[in-house]
Amino acid sequence: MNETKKIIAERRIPDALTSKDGVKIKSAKEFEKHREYIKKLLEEHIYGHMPPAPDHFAVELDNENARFCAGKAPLRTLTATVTLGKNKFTFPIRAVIPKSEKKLPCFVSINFSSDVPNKYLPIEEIVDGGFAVFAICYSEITADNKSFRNGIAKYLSPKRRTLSSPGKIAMWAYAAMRVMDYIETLDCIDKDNVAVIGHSRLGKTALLAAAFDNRFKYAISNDSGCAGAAIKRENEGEHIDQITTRFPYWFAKKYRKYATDEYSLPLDQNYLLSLIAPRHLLVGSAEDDLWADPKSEFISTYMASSAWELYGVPGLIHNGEIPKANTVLDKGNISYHIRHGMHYLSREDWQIYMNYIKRQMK
Ligand code: GTR
Repeated sequence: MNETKKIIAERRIPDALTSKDGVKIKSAKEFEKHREYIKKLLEEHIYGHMPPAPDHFAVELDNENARFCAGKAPLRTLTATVTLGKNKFTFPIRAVIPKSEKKLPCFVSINFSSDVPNKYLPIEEIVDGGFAVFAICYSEITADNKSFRNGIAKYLSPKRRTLSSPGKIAMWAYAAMRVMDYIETLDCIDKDNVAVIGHSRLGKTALLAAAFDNRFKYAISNDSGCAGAAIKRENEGEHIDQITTRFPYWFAKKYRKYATDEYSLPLDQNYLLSLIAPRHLLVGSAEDDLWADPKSEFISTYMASSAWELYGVPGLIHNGEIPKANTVLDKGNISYHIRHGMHYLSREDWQIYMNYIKRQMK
């Protein structure tokens, strides 16, 4: 038995391809139905219910900086308006679209900062790589705190939150999905090559957005850790207890119930990843980011692969060993890499993600 299989057996990680009644899912057709069951589990136990699509959605241009990136890629500041019943909520989108004759692949980038560029968003490199970027800043959607009365939370959360009302991660993911609504209206973008990307808590967000919205062809989770790509059962890093003590409002209230017994949670993070199949999943880890637990991030990509195989495409291509720093496993529809260094979304990570997408487009 290889090292990875041994860990999976020891940690008793549940298989995402097992139905509610304990029957093994054997085909893509069966998995298409099974998806709904996995989504329900994720909503009920971890992230809360994904809010319904808006009744109306519109985007307006506020201003344009034509000199941005030496004039090769104007920066447009836009205001998006989400209408839900009688309520309206607005948030900014910053779009950087390189001048090009061809339709462009793009990133929906979920950011900690409203600045473009920012330390995690090396915009000129991305533009030079041939990509457009649609950036949103998470705190402009709803603040990263326990109040459900600010930003879009005011409309997406009932006054008295129930056990499975959406947490903040679901709301940030919802906004990324709205950006996709906008992208669908743009002729200059190649809609078959849209990636959603985030780092850390926003890596968790990017995974959830892509799991619930298959218009995202690529889901990119950088150092997303607990409640992101990392398997929780016997995780060596952050646990449900720690994350729900510090950040209870990221999740459905129910998630906290598993803090002292992670084994009673009827799923693990490989379930979330499996929903990306048969599209492209890119998971990045950093050697020194033990809080995010690279080993557990790798194991979930390994386990989720079986969903890709149902569609006749390879998930993760690997040799069964736990990868060491400086490894890029990017030959299948799942890409996993681990680089040297700490918790960060670096230019090195971006290059790996961009190269992967460019290869798929050939
Ligand atoms: C940490 C949190 C992690 C990770 C990180 C971040 O404090 O425990 O789960 O999300 O924050 O988002 O920066």
